[in-house]
Amino acid sequence: MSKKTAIITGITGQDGGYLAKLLLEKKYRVIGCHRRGATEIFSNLQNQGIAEDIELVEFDLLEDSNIARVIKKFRPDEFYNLAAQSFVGTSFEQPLYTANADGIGVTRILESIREYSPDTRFYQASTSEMYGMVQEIPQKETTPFYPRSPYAAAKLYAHWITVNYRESYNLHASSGILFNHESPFRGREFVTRKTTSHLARMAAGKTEKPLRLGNLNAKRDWGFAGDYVEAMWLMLQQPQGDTYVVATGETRTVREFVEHSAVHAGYAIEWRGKDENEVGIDTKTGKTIVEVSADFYRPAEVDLLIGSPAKAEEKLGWKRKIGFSELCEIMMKSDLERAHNGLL
Ligand code: G4F
Repeated sequence: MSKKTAIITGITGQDGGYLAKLLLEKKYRVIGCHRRGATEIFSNLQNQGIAEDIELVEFDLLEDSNIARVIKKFRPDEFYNLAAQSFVGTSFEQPLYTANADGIGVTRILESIREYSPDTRFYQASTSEMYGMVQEIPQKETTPFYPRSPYAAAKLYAHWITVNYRESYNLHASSGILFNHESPFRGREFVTRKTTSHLARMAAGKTEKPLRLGNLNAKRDWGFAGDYVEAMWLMLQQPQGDTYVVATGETRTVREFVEHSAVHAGYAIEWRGKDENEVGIDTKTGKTIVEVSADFYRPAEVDLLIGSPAKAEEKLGWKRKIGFSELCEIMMKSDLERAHNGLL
């Protein structure tokens, strides 16, 4: 049997690296799409040891003809759309760009698939942010959406256009509603990696400054990215496209993430004060480790996310392997090693 070809957009991101690794292990030909920038950042692929095994092509979600050419050229068996302006905070500052890339960009891809490669199986990276002000606990595939950011609104459009192309043109198009998923390759703008990278720098004596965070009480359902890419692949192996929630079924506060990670850097945190005046003190040294700053509050917040992975477990046979405590430990230890080796 000839090798399957998969296109992955967003190849330089956390999920792009994990998914590419999984597909290469399964003997796929992997085409990695990236957006050209002044500096090329392929460090995730290099760190995963797969940079040489991926064919890289330039790709932009805003360019119709570029997308069409890529799809016409490769006519892939599978297309995973992981590219996006993926930081919720930025979407409040760049709502139009976010809508264009994360929303309309998906229609551009689907149009090209419909026109030039209708047998391609399509995966859309949808998000638990679409639940926003949650209407049901836990959130599942049938839970109504209530987006709370330009990012979530754009992703909601992308989700529905994926469903619409599945139903209208009979495309094998799946939407994976993934809850937060993290790893040592997560970008440092997200709260988990921001926390572990900063605490590691502190523990290694590289900074004296406290970690400045926003809302410590927001609750997220955090899983491990390496587990979640497996679910993406499984969706495209089903007889038909569908929508699936991928989550752990467990919710934790930002505060808990900080506490659990800090332990592995040798800190024991005690919280003092309230709201913007709250600080986290290391009980061993009395040093202020964490400070709350309104700079990191969002105009509208998603207070609680907790997903039900029941459908993914039953229909895809998917099961997460790594839980919350282990995730904190893996991320903290990886950043401590980087900090001690001068890589942070
Ligand atoms: O880590 P976050 O920035 O992730 P967020 O906003 O939940 O979005 C991530 O997960 C989504 C899946 O649900 C993806 F769709 C999305 O692309 C992205 O991957 O923030 C998590 C929580 C928020 O409630 C935020 O307000 O942490 C809170 N937080 C508190 N202090 C902070 C900070 N977030 C960041 N980034 N930085 C802070 O200092």
